[in-house]
Parts: sequence; structure tokens; C-alpha cells
Amino acid sequence: MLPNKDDILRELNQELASVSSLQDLEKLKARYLGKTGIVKELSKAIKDIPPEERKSYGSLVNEIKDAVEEIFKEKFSYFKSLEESKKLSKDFIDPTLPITSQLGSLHPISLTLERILSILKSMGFLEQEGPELEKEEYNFDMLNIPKYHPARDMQDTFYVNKEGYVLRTHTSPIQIRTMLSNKPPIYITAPGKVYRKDDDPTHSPMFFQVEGLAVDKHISLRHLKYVLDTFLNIFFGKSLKTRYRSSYFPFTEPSFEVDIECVMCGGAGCRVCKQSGWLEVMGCGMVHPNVLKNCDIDPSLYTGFAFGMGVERLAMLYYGISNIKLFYENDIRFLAQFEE
Ligand code: 2U9
Repeated sequence: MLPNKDDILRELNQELASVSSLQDLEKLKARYLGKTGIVKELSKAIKDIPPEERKSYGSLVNEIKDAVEEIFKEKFSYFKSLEESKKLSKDFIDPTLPITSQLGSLHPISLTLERILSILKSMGFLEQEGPELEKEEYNFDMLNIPKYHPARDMQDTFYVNKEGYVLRTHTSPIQIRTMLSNKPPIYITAPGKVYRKDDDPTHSPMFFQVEGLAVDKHISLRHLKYVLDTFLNIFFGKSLKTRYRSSYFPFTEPSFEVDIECVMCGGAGCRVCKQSGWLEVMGCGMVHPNVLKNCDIDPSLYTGFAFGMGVERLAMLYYGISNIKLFYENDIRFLAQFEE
């Protein structure tokens, strides 16, 4: 008896309707097209068919086999595309969604540095830059720092593998470079990183400095005091008492350290000002005549004042931070507090 192609295909389609996974489909395919499957059994049965019917029986079984294979091929490709689109929708990123993560902010040292420079710029001091790997001659000799001055000690200075060079210990070589290539009037700021062998809660081996220099005819101490008092009042946002204490630097004469009334206690005495009521914030002085001479500027025609401050120190006082290390740890909980 000939097999009924329509019945076989109808039954297959009914069974396919309840298949919901690739695994089930594999099982069903084995039942139809596997070694002991329905189609194979029909082929094997040819031996029981009378010889005169074998030809038509054989071609009918081939037709059934082709039709069954075609149905499975279609169903497999349907399941594969279904799986792919499931995977794609899982990985889908909607670029139109609003950004919900926290935005970055400027580092407190950058904010402080920018504020210092913009106040001084408004007073006529233009920014100059220089290399951090500096000639020993510009870092020390030209600044009237003698060969055996303690500031040159191995304990303080980072000497490098390049004869005659150091990591600059202050930004003062920027002023030397400017005076060598420009004639007065000179009004500049010299900001940047400096390096010293120092490491404790208020000192770091790398820190930021801003120095300033004015060289012109008739520059006096009164100009210096006016510029620094004005700068400090603007920086701290209030009118502050200042005090100029006599000091010593090889590159200035006379030299001073500048104190302000303590911004924490208003001068009454507290832990930050060590009960003195005063905070040291910067150093300054009149440029030493030897330094002007070293740069080919005639000290009988020109005079100058200079000053220097540590950016971390001013940022710590302004924001009320007691440990300098917090600036370099990059802890987002610390940094996020300084958004402006
Ligand atoms: C030239 C001439 C003079 C720069 C000066 C200071 C005083 C000073 C310190 C403050 C705290 C460095 O960061 S700190 O440790 N600086 O006290 N700096 S006068 O005088 C100069 C610079 C360049 C050609």
C-alpha cells in the first residue's frame, strides 16, 4: 500500500505547532528524518513492495522526504532568527535616554590655581610657563643661591640622571627665563608644579606654586604691599588684617613672610593657627640686585618685587582641609564637594 503524503505532512505540521524550542525541534526532526525515523522506515519498507509498484513507491517516499526536509529547514531558520532577535533586544542600548550618572567636576587645586591666576591677571600680571626639568643654573645660580646653600642639598632637591639639571624646586626659573628674553616693564605670574623631598600631612614631594614678579622703574615695597593685600582680600572674599614679618631668601632683599588673621577663628586663636591668631600664607620681597644683574637688567635703573605661594596651602585654608594627601587620592566623595 502507498503511504499517504498529505496525512504525514498534516500530522507533522500539527506536531510542529506545539514546538517552542530548538531542542524540541531537534527531537521532532530525529523522529521524522533520523536513522529509525518515519521517513527511513518508509524507505526500508520498499523491499516488501511488489516489484511493479516499487518505482512509484520510491518516488513518493522521495517526495515525502524532500517535503519533510523543507518544512524542518524553514522551522529551523525561524527559530534561529527568533533567538538572534532575543539576544539583540537584551543588548539594546537606547542612546536617547537621559544621562543619570554623576558629572565630573574641576579638581580643588585647579579651581584654586585658576582663581589665583585670574585675580592677578585682573591686576596686570600675565601668565608665563617653563619646564619642570630645569637647568641647575636657572633654578639656583642665577637666583643668587650660592653653591653650598642648604636649599641645594640632596635631602631637598631631586637630582636627575642628566648633568646640570634638576626637577625645579620652585617656579622662579620661569622669571629668570622671562628676564633673559624680555626687558622691563615685566609683570608676570609663574604657575606650575614644583618638586622637593618633603612628605608629611602638610607637605607633598610635588606641589603647585604660583609666583609673581614685577620689574619696572620706581617699583617699591609700597607697590608690593598694595598688590598682595588686595590679592589676599579678593582671594579670601573679605577684608583681612595682614602682617609682613622680616625673613630671608637669597633672591630677595629685603624679604618678608606674609601672615593673614586666621580665617578659621578671626584672630582669636585656634588649632589651625596654633593659638597665634595668624596664618602664614606667602613669601615676598624686593628682587635682589644680583638677580637683576644676572639677567642683564641694570639695578640702578630698575627695581622689582617678587612673591611666592603654595597653591595647596591656600586651598587647604580656603576650603578648611587638614591633610594635603586628600588632594592626590582622587576619592570621588572628596572631589565631588568642590563643584562650582
Ligand atoms: C626671581 C626673583 C625673586 C620669589 C619668591 C617667595 C618669596 C616665597 C614660598 C612660598 C611658599 C615658596 O611655595 S612655597 O614654599 N616662596 O616665599 N618666593 S619671594 O622670588 C623671586 C623669584 C624669581 C627672579
